Amino acid sequence: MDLGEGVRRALAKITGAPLVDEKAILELVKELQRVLLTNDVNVKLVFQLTQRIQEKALKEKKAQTLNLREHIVKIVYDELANILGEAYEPKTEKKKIMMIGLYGSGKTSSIAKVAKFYQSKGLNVCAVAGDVHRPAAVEQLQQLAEQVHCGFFSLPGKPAEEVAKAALSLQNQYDVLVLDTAGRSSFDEDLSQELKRMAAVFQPQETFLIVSADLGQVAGKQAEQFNKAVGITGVIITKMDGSGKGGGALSAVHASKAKVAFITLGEKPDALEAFDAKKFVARLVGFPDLDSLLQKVKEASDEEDLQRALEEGKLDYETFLAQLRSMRKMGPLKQVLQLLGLYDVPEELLGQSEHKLKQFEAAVLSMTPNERKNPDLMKNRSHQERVAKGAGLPADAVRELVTNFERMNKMVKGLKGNRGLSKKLQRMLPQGFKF
Ligand SMILES: Nc1nc2c(ncn2[C@@H]2O[C@H](COP(=O)(O)OP(=O)(O)O)[C@@H](O)[C@H]2O)c(=O)[nH]1
Ligand SMILES: [Mg+2]
Repeated sequence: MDLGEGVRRALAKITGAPLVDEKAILELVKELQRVLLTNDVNVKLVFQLTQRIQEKALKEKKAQTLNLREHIVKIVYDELANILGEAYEPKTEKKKIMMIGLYGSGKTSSIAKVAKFYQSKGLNVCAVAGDVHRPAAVEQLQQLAEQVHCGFFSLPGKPAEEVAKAALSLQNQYDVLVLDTAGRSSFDEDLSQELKRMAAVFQPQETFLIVSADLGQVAGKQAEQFNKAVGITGVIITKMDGSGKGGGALSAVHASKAKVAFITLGEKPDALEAFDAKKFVARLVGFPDLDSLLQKVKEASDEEDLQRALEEGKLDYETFLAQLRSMRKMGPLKQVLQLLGLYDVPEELLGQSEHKLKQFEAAVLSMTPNERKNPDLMKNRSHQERVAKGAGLPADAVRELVTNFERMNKMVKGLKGNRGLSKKLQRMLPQGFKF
C-alpha cells in the first residue's frame, strides 16, 4: 500500500466513522502506524507522531470553525507534515551547485531536472561533467543537457578537480553551474577525498546530496554521513514515484537535520519539484491544500439531506440528484468513496459510475417536478420515453436508471433509521446499485 492510499485509508476511519469517539481515533492512529511503518518510517518517529496525534485529538480544543472530524483531519495533516520536513524555497540567483551521492542515486539525471527548473525561472544553466571516471557518465550528461537545452562543459581526460576549477570561468556566461560528481557503490574515504578537493576549488553555494527514495530510513544515515564528511546544504530525494519508502526517506532526512530541497518523481526532466511538506501531505490525500481537504470533509459529513430521506425511508429523484451532485463536486468518485471508507468497490464499477452519473443527471433534469417528487411515475414507460427524448438518451439508459433508483430506494427503505452514511453506502453500493 502506498503512503497516499494508506493515509487516505487511515483518515477514512474518521471521515467515515458514524461516530467520532476515542475508539475511532485509536483506530485512525493504529492505521496510520501501520502505513508509516510499511513506508519505512522509523519506529520511534512513528510512535512519537501517533502519540501526539492521539493526545491532540483527544485533548486539544478545536477551533470553533472546525467540526470534530475536520479538527482531527487537520491534526493528522499538521503532524504528518511536521515529520516529513519543511518547505524549501530555492532562490532565483546566480549560484554554483554541486551534486554528490552514491552510484545510481540519480545525480546525473537530477542535474537535467535542476537545470530545467532554474531555466524555467529565467536563469542560464550549464551542466559540468565532473564524473570523470566513466566516459559513459560524461556522455549521459551531455545528452541530457542537449535534451533540456542547457549548457554543457567537460574536459576529457582531466581529473575531476581540474574540471571543477576550469568550470569557474563559465560564470561569466551562465547564472547557474551544476557540477556532476562520481559516485561509489558505498561511501568510502576515496570518494570523500575527491569530493572535498572538488568542493575546495568549486566553492559551491549549494551542495546537494542525492539519495534514492527506496533507501527509506537509510537515507537519513547517508545524509548524516555525507554531511559530516563533505558538508551538504540540502538533499534531493529521487525516485519518489516508484518507492514504497518515500515517507521513510523524507522523515529520516528531516530527522537528521538535513533539509529536503527537491524530490524527483520520474525519469522525465520535468519530474522535479521543490519540496514542501504541507503541499506534499495535501496531495497525498488527494487535495491541493489543507483548506480544500477540510472543505471535502465538511461536505462528506454534511449528510443531512440523505440522512433525512433515509430516516423517512423515502427517496425521491430530487434528493438523490442533490446527493449525487454533492458527491461529484467532491471530486473523482473513487476518492470520495475512499474518504468514506469504501475500498472494495471494483475499479470497473467506478469507471462506469462517472458516465452513468452524468446520464442520470441529464435524465433527472428532464423530469417534471412532479416526476421528481413522485418517483413511481417514472416506472411508467411513456414517462421514461419522454424523459429519454428530452435528455437525448436511449430509452434503455433511462430504464436502467429507473431500475437502479428503485433498487436504491428499496434499500433505503430497508435501512430506515439506520445511522451513519458510510455504513449505509457500504451496504448499498457493492450490492447492486450500479449507477
Ligand atoms: N523512476 C525514476 N527513475 C529515476 C529518477 N531519478 C533517476 N532515475 C533513474 O535512476 C537511474 C540512475 O540515475 P543516474 O542519474 O544515472 O544516477 P547517478 O549514478 O547518481 O548519476 C537512471 O536510470 C535514471 O533514469 C526518478 O525520480 N524516478
Ligand atoms: Mg551519474
